[in-house]
Amino acid sequence: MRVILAALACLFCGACAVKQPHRIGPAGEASAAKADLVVHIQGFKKAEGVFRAALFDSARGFPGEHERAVATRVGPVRDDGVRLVFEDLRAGQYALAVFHDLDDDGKLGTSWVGIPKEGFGASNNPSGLGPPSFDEARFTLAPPELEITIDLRHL
Ligand SMILES: [Ca+2]
Repeated sequence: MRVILAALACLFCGACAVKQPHRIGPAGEASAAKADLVVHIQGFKKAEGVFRAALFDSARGFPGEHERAVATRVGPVRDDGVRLVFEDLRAGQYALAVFHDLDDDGKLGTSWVGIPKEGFGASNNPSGLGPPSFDEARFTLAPPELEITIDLRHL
C-alpha cells in the first residue's frame, strides 16, 4: 500500500510540475522531478586558464565555497564562450556562480583591496558592487530544462 501511495504521489507531483512549473513543493515532492540546466558563459577576455562554475541549492557557501556546491564544473576557456550542462538535477531553486580562473590556482584572484582581478559572474547577472547574494542569483529550475546565460564581469 505504501508503495502505491508513493507512486501516486510521484504522478501527482509530476502533473503539478507540468501545470505549475514555478511551484516549489516540500523537499519530498520536488525530488521526483528532474531537469537539466544549460549554461552559456560569455565575456572571457582571453582563451587562457579555465572556467570554474559552482551550482548551489542554498545560500550556504554561495558564491565562493565550491565545496558546499551541489555540483561543480571546470573546463577550458574558449574565445566565443563556454556551454555546459548540469543533467538530472532535482527541480527547485538554485544559484550559479562562475569565474574565469586565468592562473588556474582554484581561486578568484583579487587585488590587495579585495577587487576581483579575474572575470566573475552569477546567474541573473547581478550588477551590485559586492559579491552577489544567493537571493540575487536565485532561479527556479523546472522540467524539462532551463537555459541561462552568464556575462562575466571585469572590474
Ligand atoms: Ca585565480
